[in-house]
Amino acid sequence: MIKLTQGNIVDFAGDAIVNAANKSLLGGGGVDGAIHRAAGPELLAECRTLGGCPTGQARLTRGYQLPARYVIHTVGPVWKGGNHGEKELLSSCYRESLQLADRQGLRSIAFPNISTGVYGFPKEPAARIAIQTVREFLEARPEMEVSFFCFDAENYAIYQSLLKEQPDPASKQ
Ligand code: AR6
Repeated sequence: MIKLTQGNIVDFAGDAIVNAANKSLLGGGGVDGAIHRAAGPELLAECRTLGGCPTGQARLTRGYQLPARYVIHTVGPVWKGGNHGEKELLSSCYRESLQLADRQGLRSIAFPNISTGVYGFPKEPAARIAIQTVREFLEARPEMEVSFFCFDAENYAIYQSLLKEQPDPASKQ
């Protein structure tokens, strides 16, 4: 099941929230900063033990002071015009995060709009990739609940309109 919410992802009280992190996993601005502030310093301490994360992959930590039990840290691509593997890497962030959640037996997971802030990925193509990747994953794992947490009104409006479109089973990108 896919849900759409406008708001701050730190308020999500399910199994896991996904962090749009950078390769160091040592914090930053945007949603990353908000998650570290809300989780408290133990989150950074656990992140220091992980040794970073390559773009397109994901790592798991506990949630500490957050309502969510776990944080899945994924590293989105920096937008460089679209011909540097950005689309595949963004899709990989969603897929790897979902696979990690599934391996841990987590069922409810919330995503921010990865790469669409500081990393500059255009919002509508990013939303299409996110929705398509999640829909493909849910075909095999229909019991999982995936929430898209949109912080800005523009992303929220894009997701609202794209989620009304029926998935096209023939389009696998
Ligand atoms: N809850 C949900 N979404 C949020 C929140 C929040 N509290 N705050 C911002 N957003 P960004 P990126 C949205 O820049 O583009 C960090 O410094 C925001 O509106 O957080 O993947 C990292 O350390 C936007 O739509 O992440 C990296 O260095 C989306 O989150 C770098 O930014 C992503 O914006 C990653 O850049």
